[in-house]
Amino acid sequence: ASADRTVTLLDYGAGNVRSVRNAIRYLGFDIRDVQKPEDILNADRLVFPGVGAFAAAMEVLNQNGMAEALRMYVEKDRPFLGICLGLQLLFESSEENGPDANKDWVSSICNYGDSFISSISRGNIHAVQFHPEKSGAIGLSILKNFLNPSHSSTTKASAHPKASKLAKRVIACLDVRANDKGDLVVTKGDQYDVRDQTDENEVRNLGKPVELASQYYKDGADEVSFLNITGFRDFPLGDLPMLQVLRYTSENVFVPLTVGGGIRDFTDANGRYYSSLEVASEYFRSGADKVSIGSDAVYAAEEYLKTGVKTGKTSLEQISRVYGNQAVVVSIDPRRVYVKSPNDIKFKAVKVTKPGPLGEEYAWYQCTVNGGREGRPIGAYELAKAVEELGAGEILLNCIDCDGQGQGFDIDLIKLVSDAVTIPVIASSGAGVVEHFSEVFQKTSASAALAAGIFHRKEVPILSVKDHLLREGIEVRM
Ligand code: 1PR
Repeated sequence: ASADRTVTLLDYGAGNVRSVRNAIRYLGFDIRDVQKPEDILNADRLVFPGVGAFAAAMEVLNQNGMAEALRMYVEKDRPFLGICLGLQLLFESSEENGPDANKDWVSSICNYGDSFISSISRGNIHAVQFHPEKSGAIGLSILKNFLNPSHSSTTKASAHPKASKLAKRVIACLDVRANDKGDLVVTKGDQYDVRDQTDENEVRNLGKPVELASQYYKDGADEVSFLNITGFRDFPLGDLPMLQVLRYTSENVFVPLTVGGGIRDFTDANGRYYSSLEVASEYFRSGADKVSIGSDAVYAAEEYLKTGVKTGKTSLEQISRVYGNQAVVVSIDPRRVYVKSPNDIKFKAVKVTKPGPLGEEYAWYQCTVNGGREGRPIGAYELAKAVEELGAGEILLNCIDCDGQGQGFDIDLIKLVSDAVTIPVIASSGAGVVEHFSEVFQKTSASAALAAGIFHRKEVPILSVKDHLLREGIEVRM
């Protein structure tokens, strides 16, 4: 490999840097891994991605002499890009006083409740708090400009750039399972029934997971989710094709990938025990950025509400402790249950926009497990609040009644849940036209909207959803 196309990568082994590697290769560069401190000093350009816990990472770097080499490299103003933890570690290793003392270096700030520094730049030293390798075309161009500085624009960003708001996200969801021939296919149900209403009763096949995911990335999806919908009965790590799907997808999809289905503790046929954390780790290693937990989160929440005790042992708690809350989504599969009065049940009910078949004016939303097959004694409202306390970073809120119907999202449900928690809620199930997306953002505090059927059947392109939202004055990433 010619030196001018080589990127030196400092992977200290504590986090998943598969996506950074994929992005660098995608941009046409070769990677040389740092093996010893001198490799840092000899680098033409150094990328330092950081995932994981700060203190642990710092300890590793100090012990193996990398911290000292990094300090020297940075002091010489050699081309450096730190990502995420790579930004924080930079200050720890090169500047005792941290970023406060160096306002001139700040190249962007972000407001997410609190204001924080999202990137800094001084000479050839750059660091970003966000993940450019997961920020679509804009993220890739940031990375490219660092790798190819001579080709990048030399105009300095304005000192007072126009502030943007936190964009609402549009997510494409792929329900994946093996069909009767054993091929992994993207399927799509009507109210969770994925089989054709014909004599053959086949699993509907709407395409191949890797191909569709790449297509949605090109079409402008802000994130892609895979739900392994038979994961509740099959052991997901037995499902090696799903891991393969993630590996291939992450080679050319540079937005966050979520994978769900079957995340729980499991003992296989040979008596070998796998913790949910092992299952999740395998997904992360294969390219997932977040895992989504369905059934297991319902049991965890039920137990927590019964005892009031956080055991620390549930899949939700274990995975969020190791990988951070942002990496754990809880997927809720509720079904609407109409009642005459909110006093009829012990779960939180709402006055519904459209009364039930017997004129009922209220409904509660019963959580289910095993792909909607079993109703549980807990409502979506109660579940959402409990899982937030247990460490969930986001909620994927489906609705069995609306799934695949194309009649719009269940606004009553989404309002109920998104007002009850502070973590982001992804509205799901029922999108049929672009107006359904603006409706859900105007009437609820959902942070994202997810759809499946309309994208798979090519009825509504992702771009037209975004165009519409923009015209409605809703901030989106274009
Ligand atoms: O319980 O941890 O193994 O997770 C199983 C996961 O699989 C859960 O996230 C659950 O939602 C999902 N799942 C299980 N069975 C089905 C099924 O359809 N038979 N799919 C299923 C859920 C619902 C949505 C869908 C939207 C949008 N799919 O994610 O994509 O409703 O669809 P639309 O836009 O076409 O209306 P565990």
